[in-house]
Amino acid sequence: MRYIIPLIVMAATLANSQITKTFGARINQLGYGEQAKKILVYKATDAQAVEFRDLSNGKTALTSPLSAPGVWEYSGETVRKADFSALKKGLYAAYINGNRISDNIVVQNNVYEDVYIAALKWFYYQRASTALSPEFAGKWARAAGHPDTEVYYFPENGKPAGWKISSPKGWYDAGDYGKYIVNSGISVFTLLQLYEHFENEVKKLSLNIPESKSKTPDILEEVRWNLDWMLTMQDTDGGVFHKLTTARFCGHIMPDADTAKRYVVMKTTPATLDFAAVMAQAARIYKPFDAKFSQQALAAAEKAFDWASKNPSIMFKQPDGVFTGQYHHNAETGKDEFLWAATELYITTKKNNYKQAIDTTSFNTHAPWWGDVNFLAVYRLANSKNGFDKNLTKAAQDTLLVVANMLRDEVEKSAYALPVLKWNWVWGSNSVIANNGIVLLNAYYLTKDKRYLDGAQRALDYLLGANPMDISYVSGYGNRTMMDPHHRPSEADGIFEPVPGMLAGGPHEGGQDIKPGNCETNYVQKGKPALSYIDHNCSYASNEVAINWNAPLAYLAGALHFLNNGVKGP
Ligand code: G3I
Ligand code: 9MR
Repeated sequence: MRYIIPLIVMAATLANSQITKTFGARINQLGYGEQAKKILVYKATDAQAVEFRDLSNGKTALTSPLSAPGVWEYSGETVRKADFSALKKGLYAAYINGNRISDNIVVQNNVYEDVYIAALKWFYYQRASTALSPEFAGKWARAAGHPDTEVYYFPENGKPAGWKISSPKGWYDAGDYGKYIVNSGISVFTLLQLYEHFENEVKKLSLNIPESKSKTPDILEEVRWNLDWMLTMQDTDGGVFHKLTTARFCGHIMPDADTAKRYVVMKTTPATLDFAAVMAQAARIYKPFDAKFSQQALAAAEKAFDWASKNPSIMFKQPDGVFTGQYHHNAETGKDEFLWAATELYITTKKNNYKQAIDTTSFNTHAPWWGDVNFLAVYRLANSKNGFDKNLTKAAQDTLLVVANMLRDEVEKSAYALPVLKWNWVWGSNSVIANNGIVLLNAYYLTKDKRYLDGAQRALDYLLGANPMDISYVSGYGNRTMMDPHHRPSEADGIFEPVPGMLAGGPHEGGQDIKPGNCETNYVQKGKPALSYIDHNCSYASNEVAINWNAPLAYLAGALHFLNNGVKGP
């Protein structure tokens, strides 16, 4: 979205837009399933109860006591909560002493269907090397950008003169037009896991993409767009290039206007292993639809693992002259990537050498993020159906439950009833919270203890409005939504609404984007990470979007949608 728009146009568009008055209560702006835990958070008040009125007849449907006031340390607010889980299908609003305090509250089992589909569909909008036609992209149709048929090596003397590869397709990583293997790894895994966990339902899903008529499920077609690109990133020796980008980030322009030279940069151990893991996963999943691709993916995975075994600690180092994303952090050891890749390869091949490579000393109690994929292996190892030794399965289950219990405790004890830990307030905090929701869902699948499911619900509630900013962080979904993301197409396309279905990175105190000439409004509130957010395209640290943030949103909203509708989890 352009933020400088003639006032008249702006007023006309605003009249049609979704921005509405805020009533104060923090709830999930899309609503709740009938059986779901439903919690309302409101600023401290002397009142003792909240009345829920049925909007079809104006009558009181439920009166719920308010909890004792509590301070949420991450926003500094003193709030009280009311539980309205007892409300069944209908349309309601909350009142205190006769004054309305909430938006409309929808209770209906299908409330997350649209947002989960939109979160998945967004990956289509991120496609590199192709035009988006109005048939599939509506008003966000655009010209093709980045053919990537001629991609060079950086530094240019690092390979024989004239060396280049063709590396088309793939998804743009985020608000920029780079393509990064490390981030593709966890994103692809998460989307494919949604397919694996709810196969019968997800199979039927139509995303309205160019491949929708094929026999392969749409979600697999969309992911294939990125897997095809990833395959081109493997060098002949098996190592995988870390990223494909220009030397510098381009301006706020459309894809076709960014014509600067593109490079692949370095082969690294983490990129190669993340590649191996998702190729091994894909080999299983795509087998019934495309046996040839399945074989190709598995061969690529094995070759990559082999390269990494011979080159176990080549970490990314940004070369002089390159300024795009790094997807590297100083604590990186590569051990978590070995664990994950070996786990996936063992499940696919049942070969002993992979089993032997499973080293659980890298188990830790962090939900997954691009910089630590150990938990992706934990999910696999904790599932007894995957055929690992009993002790190993038990150890993974224990690890899963340690994290799930920490999160559940926060839901049960914190003033906002949210599954959020102190370390979660980082760049991309919303994705950390989404991944926390997925940890809780996995604990629910394992134990069938509904308290974990309730915690996962709270993670989604937070993203869709039950937060101190009183905003839905997902573009296009909610009453007050994120409108001005750091997302080049949304900034440059001249269309008021941003591309729909995108999750903003979210609040934290880092403020890395606040500098002279960029984001000069200091939006960071010291000591209050949950309030340190600005809905402005200047804010790449709090309001960018990214594939590894949308993937857990799609999983979480999708899984809760299916569970609300009575589908049994995995
Ligand atoms: O790991 C440390 C932690 O120990 C410390 O307590 C915490 C305090 O802030 O920082 C943690 O490191 C942060 C790291 O992410 C992990 O959360 C860094 O400060 C933070 O700068 C870093 O942010 C990354 C950002 O790139 C800058 O490198 C984001 O995770 C990552 O999602 C983001 O990715 C970018 C790509 O590079 C380029 N494309 C867009 C994409 C999204 O913004
Ligand atoms: O657009 C870039 C975004 O994808 C990255 O996350 C961010 C941090 O690496 O950088 C953004 O690009 C900015 C660059 O770092 C500094 N000049 C302004 C660029 C766009 O606003």
